[in-house]
Amino acid sequence: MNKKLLVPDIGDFEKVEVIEILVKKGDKVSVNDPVITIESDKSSVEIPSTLEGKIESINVKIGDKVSKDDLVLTVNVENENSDQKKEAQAKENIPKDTESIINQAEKTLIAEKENIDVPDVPIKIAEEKNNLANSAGDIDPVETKEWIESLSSVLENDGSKRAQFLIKQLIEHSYKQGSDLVLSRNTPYINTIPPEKEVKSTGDQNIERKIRSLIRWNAAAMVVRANKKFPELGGHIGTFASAATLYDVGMNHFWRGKNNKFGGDLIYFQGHSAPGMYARAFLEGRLSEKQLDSFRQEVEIGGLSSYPHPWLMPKFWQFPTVSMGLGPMLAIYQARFMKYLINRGLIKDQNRKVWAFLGDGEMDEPESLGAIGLAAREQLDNLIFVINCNLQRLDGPVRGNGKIIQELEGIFRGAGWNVIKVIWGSYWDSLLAKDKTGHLVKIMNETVDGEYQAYKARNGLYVRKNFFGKYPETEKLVSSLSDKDIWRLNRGGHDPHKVYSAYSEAIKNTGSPTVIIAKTIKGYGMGKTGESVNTSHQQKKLDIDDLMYYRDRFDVPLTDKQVQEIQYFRPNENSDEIKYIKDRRIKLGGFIPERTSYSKPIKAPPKDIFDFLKESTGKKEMSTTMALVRLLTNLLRDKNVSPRLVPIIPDEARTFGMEGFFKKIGIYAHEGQKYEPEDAENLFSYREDKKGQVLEEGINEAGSMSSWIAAGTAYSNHDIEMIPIYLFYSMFGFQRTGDFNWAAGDSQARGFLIGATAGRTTLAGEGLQHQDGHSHMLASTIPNCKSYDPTFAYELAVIFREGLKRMHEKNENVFYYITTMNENYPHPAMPEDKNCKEGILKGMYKIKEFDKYKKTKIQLMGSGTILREVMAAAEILQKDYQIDSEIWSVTSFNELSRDGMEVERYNLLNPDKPQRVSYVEQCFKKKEGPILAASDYMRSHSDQIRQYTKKNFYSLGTDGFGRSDTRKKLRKFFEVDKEHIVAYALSVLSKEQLIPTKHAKEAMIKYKIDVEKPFPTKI
Ligand SMILES: Cc1ncc(C[n+]2csc(CCOP(=O)(O)OP(=O)(O)O)c2C)c(N)n1
Ligand SMILES: [Mg+2]
Repeated sequence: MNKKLLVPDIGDFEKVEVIEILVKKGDKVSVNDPVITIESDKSSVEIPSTLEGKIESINVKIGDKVSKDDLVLTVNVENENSDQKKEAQAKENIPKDTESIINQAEKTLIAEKENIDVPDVPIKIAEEKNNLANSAGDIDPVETKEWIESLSSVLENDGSKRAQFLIKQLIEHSYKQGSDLVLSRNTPYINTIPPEKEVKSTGDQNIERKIRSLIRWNAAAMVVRANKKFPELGGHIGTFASAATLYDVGMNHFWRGKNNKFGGDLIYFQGHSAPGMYARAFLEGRLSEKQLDSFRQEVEIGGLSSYPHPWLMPKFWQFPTVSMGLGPMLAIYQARFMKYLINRGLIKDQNRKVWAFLGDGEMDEPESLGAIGLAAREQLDNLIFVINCNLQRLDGPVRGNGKIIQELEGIFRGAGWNVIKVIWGSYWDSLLAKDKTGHLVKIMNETVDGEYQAYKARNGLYVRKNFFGKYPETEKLVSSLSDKDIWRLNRGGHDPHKVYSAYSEAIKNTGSPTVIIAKTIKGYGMGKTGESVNTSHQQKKLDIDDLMYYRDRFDVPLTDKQVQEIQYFRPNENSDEIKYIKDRRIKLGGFIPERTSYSKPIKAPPKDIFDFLKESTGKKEMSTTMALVRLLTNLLRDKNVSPRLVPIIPDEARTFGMEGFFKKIGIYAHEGQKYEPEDAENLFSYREDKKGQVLEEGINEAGSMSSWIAAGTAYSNHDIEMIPIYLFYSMFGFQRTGDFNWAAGDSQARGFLIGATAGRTTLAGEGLQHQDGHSHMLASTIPNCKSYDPTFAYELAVIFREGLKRMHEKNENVFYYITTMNENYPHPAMPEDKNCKEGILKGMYKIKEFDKYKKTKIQLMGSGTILREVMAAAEILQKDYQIDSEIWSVTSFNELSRDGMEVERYNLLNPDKPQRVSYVEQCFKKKEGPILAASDYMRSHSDQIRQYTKKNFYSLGTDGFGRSDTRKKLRKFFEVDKEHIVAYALSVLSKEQLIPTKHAKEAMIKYKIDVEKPFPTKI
């Protein structure tokens, strides 16, 4: 039986043009196969079949305009029954699901009602009786005791869940009765895991302590030796000294390396603790003494980079972290992307984890906390943050007057994280057990970080007096301890047992991310000059006394003479320590950190895949953004490339005409779609899916960049080549996320960044904070970023194809920034000239020549949308002024400039050899006339190539703040419209004494150019 396929609901669009017919009469189609593509003035979208069978007739042709319910084709449905069933099922399913959700919700409500039968009789709350309070703030200790005993009995008889339930009920009841909500964000200032619940380490504590001491020593020695040789090198000892145990426990017991069976855990190391990682690698036999001696001396091959930089140590470091705040966000999105790959079936779920080590000072960066909500929402139980709370940053305490651990606990708990506080070491356990009156915990709660820091900068006696001495109860508690014993009371982050226990709890947690907040001492073990003092951070030298102290403190087996010579220490290969450290890593699958890639290149799509963009669009107008969307739609039809594409959008899909992607490939949502979208019937429906491909990041450019980096480095972190394509308002790109873009370069990320709605005058109405006239300049600062500003669809196609080839077929570590615009205009066919493609990629090619009068000539360069103004100006110059011109389409001033620089450098270094000619110079070598360049970017953008042209060069650009208006008016304001280009061209020619000045003057009058108008940067 024949059935009709009609144009579905396409939202507000009507009479939309058919631009492709993807099937023919007689073809078999299945449900969801695209059959035609339609295109409005803003976007193109494929119409999928809703029928299965043989196509009987096609009722539309290219160029037809269609609206909702128009007939597209007829299909002979072979098995109508099953087809009908499928359709019916599909229809039935949704309401059923919705219904069951409602049912569930109702049931819960009823259940809750039944359970909570709290008498809500209003009561009058008594006056506060603070005057009766004892030193612990308790006005009735007997009553308090009764309540605590009741709760203890519940805990004993019914367990902790019941106890929590009761407490929750009490809090709610008290709130309803008018008492303030009990602030429950924080737990007391003690460890989250009580001693009786701790998991004991299976490791040999004795050997592990020895190993840790050697790592500590060698890390410090490396910094001190480097600075002894070259004091300017710098380095840090205090950070790693505070974090050594946190790393060691992970390395010995938890972090699984990458090998041919397992993808490996991913660890973001705190940048300033890099010396510790090198020192461990030295013991593991991965780095030599010579290499340690080249710490921070990276110019010679083999030097060790100051911080984790994959670009400089591509086989070692995986994640650049030292620009504080990037690590936390990158780690969150890394964990999210791992889940994305798993949910899309692209990698196996091996229960891998992402660990991020962060400083407590670093948590002040807005980025550090900026994405923690997402981590909880996405239930990233593959993510573990470890915040090293040594209470200090660079200048001094992080929260001298408060408590950073409590503050962070509140924030993370509030966001829905599993929080594990590791505050006190094992020596405190018995004291806390004996603290029957609660005074010890009270002091712990009351003491501020400034005091905690000072205690560790002083001595045991000071702690006895100033900490325990606050209450008689606590003074008594430590009366049998010596000052030395008191001094030995350790902090949680330095206690391997506590750390082990926290880590084992963290890896077991499901359904939420975990943060371990560990209290440590900055400069631990560095003695009076470096431990817990405000100057700890920058300590890079240790004098002989300090070194001796350090050796003794950690029992490093070195003689005084060896200490004086600051020798490294590595026990021999057969020693227990070396055997142990290596054995641990073998058991855990391999070394960490280590950067490798076994990803296979993506099979190239057919050569002609973008050829449709190389044809003229005739009179039909479109924007380069639309051309890009069509290009992507085509790529999605390629079975090899399609699954690897990762479109990333910060809430702008509709702006860029990409809403068709929602339904077609789905929006990634780890929980699928729990609701029926309002626009379910629409072709652009907002479809969320666990297997969804689009990363819809919301208004979150930093998060989008983090996703892009995770996807762009999947070739190394997951051994799978992915093609991230992040589309954003070009103004909110490099300017907004510059540091992430730089980190992308460092990470050797591969992929496309698309600065859409680009151009200071092209994005008309949006005004000052939207109109971008400099993103290309920012892009040019990143060495492995290739940037292009194409005008026509074929240029875009050539650049994109080359990007795919270089990055994803040949695995080159570069990335592409391409600007696309939202101005609609016709696109010509790609010129036949065989040099055109090469020119597009190198940065310029001749697109047109006016050569009628053979008297006066000018070379005109234009890029992006302004090339069209240049082309229009050239026509006027020819028609009205008999001036010939050659027009150059400049796809990349940045690439031209890089080539020019390189050639100039070579020539200067090799004055005795045949001199090379830059590509720009080659283009202009035999050309007549001066050059006038115009773009939608600041003049300095095109000025970059001035000296390489070897000609008189003038530039027009959009310097100044943007403002909202029409394109025409903006281009007039910034003086890059065709009229200004004509007038300026005449002026340039008169200055070059090629034509009389009067022509220029007349043109200014003719085009009503106000020569007194201030320079746009001043308006
Ligand atoms: C974005 C950024 N700003 C500033 C710095 C300079 N800086 C390096 S470490 C540091 C202090 C770090 O303190 P914290 O995060 O507490 O780490 P700790 O060394 O105490 O473990 C500062 C200000 C930086 N690396 N990155
Ligand atoms: Mg700190």
